[in-house]
Amino acid sequence: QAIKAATNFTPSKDDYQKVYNAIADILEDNDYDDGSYGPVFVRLAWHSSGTYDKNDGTGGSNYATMRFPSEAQHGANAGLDVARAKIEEVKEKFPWISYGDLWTLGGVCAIQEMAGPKIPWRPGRIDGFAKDATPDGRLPDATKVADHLRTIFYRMGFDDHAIVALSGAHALGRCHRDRSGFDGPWTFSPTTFTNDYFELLMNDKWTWRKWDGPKQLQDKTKTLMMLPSDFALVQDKEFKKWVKVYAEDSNKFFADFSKYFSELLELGVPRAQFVSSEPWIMKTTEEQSS
Ligand code: CCH
Repeated sequence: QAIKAATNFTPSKDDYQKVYNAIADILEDNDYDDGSYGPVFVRLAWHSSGTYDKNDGTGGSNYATMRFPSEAQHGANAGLDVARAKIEEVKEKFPWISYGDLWTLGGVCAIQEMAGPKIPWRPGRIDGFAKDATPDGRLPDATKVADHLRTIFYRMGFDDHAIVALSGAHALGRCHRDRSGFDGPWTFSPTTFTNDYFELLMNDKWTWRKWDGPKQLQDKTKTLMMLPSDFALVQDKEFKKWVKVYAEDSNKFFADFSKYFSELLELGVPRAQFVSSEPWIMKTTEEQSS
């Protein structure tokens, strides 16, 4: 009887709001990084979606293929085991949610709770199989520049405008030597969503750091960093146009990021799988407390 009840359960928007709230509950932790799992949850959502190939429809968040060792072990995914293990605490409370829905909702929750824009999102992803795992090399390589970024993001169906807008997520979090080899945060407030990444790229003086690690740039204070792929956004004329727009207009950045990040999270998910014809706007914890 109990099993029948469990399989007949059709979660409502309220049930997903409960999952959102449970993710929000585990974001903050003073013993982890800058005090929040938010940034690494955003990265998990992005890496589970950014494998999409519009040419054959493979990849994307639908099957949550980073669960399988062949994809989990891709160099770009180093450190995301931490995020997957942490968000598993929520999966245990809501075992009915698919991993693709959980991980993408994790990114949505993190952005919204860290003062970012609302990210339209809807559930419907299903768990796939190891055979659905994507080949290595579909995510961007930080040592490379404009041509490479275009190859990777055009394959997902994005354009130059989207590349720049999505890159603004680097306002959040940091690089870890034991994950990517790079080191340090991009902004002074790595757990608050801002347009600071663009402001710093445009207006700070960036020089190559002299150290024994991979090539990266540093600011005058030697506390902030940029990857070669970040710096490419101000070296390329087309990209730089948008960097300037976002450095000057935070509202425009928030609106465009919301649109493109929402699209990113839906890449490769067949429309018929979505439980609703339009994405939902989930409430922040702050909205629910007032
Ligand atoms: Fe990123 N990113 N990212 N990134 N990223 C890294 C960390 C974060 C690239 C490389 C890196 C996006 C685009 C790119 C986040 C979100 C996004 C790191 C450090 C590298 C390297 C990993 C480590 O050491 O832990 C490259 C190249 C690109 C090219 O476009 C996009 C798009 C998004 C989201 C929309 C976030 C957030 C982090 C911080 C993670 C953390 O653990 O703090």
